Amino acid sequence: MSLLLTNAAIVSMDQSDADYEVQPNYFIAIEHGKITQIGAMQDISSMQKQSAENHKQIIDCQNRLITPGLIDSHTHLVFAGNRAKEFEQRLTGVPYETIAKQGGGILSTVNATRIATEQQLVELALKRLSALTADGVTTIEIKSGYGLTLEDELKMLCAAKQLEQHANIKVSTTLLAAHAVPPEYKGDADSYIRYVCDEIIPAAVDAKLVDAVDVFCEGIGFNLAQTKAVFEAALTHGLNIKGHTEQLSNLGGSELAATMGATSVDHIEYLDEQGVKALAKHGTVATLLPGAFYFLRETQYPPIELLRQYKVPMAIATDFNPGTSPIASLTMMMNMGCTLFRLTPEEALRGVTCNAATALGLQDSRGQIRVGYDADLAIWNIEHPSQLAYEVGIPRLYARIVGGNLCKVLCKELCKELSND
Ligand code: DI6
Ligand code: FE
Repeated sequence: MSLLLTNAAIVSMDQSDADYEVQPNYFIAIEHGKITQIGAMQDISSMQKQSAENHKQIIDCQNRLITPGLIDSHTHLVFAGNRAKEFEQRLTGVPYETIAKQGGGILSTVNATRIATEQQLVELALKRLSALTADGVTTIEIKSGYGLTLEDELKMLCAAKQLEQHANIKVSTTLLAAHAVPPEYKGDADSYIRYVCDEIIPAAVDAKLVDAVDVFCEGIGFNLAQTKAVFEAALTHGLNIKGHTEQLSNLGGSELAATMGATSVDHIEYLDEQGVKALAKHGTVATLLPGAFYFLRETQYPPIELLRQYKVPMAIATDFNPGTSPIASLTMMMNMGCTLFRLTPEEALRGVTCNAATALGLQDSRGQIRVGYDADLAIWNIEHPSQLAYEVGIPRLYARIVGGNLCKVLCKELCKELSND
């Protein structure tokens, strides 16, 4: 399996502070799902001619922009039901936390998800996924957290993994059994946490269904001691850890997570300077979720200036979920990151490529266009990368490449070109 992209305008994104650059007239050679060579077109004859003839598929990109495939590093894509009624209730002034305390919110999605079959969950998730892939996403993180029993959490993770067989996408799975206290454990969160640590985490590991473990560390979620216990159990099993922290209040969950080696802490509207320093010290990514900020009409802004000052890498994700962010567009999140949080379009692009990869512990293989990295790319019908954050709702994707496979070609022109090959 080999592929050669010619006349590519590469948007180079790396971890350095340098501005993004567009390098026109490049080629990218791909073999066995990896990028094997990148060079200027003028050198293609000497460097590549022989192998160019051997490439099974050649795509002339006609100097379209190529970015790393986008990475949505925080989603709750797998669930059943919807929360439109709750949305209406919130619009009349009932707060999200009040709805949760009354047994609605997350627990209403838990009820719907428990009665759904794995196959139904896959079908529901595929619809949502098609919107994300049309937006250039090639890797998605998907959390459990609406099952809250061993069987239902594993059912959600299995459904998430299955998506890889039905769509051209790479899935990273996160166990979020510590999302809410289920009705069976009402008033006894500590016992539920023991169940999560002693039974659910080991079972998910045995079934090879999980890459990371997450906790909702919050007044309406779990306290610091409970969060720590879950992280310790995850680390014992060699899993990455990450946190829903400082979303509605400041409990110090981000600092705890960073100190324990978390790859990311997410939401962080209420993060303070001490927390930011901890992220910087431990190399933890700050994941911004502007969709939830917008949908909850939050007024507390994440500490963007402090994150910049301490050089904490920032990721942006959809947080796609039925309660606080039912919005399936990662480029819309880039736009919101810029308009709501005042990120630059370049920061927004890093947030859905290299920094998103780091948030998932995948910084050595994804999120950049580099030799040796996975051949996960997005080819765009745009003139400048800032357009990804600027425009909303306009189809701009020309094609995606996932693991070296050309897929989801949206543009008729390209179909024609390929069928002539
Ligand atoms: N914070 C969120 O924004 C999602 N989970 C969480 O801990 C919301 C989940 C939901 O309301 O269903
Ligand atoms: Fe979330």
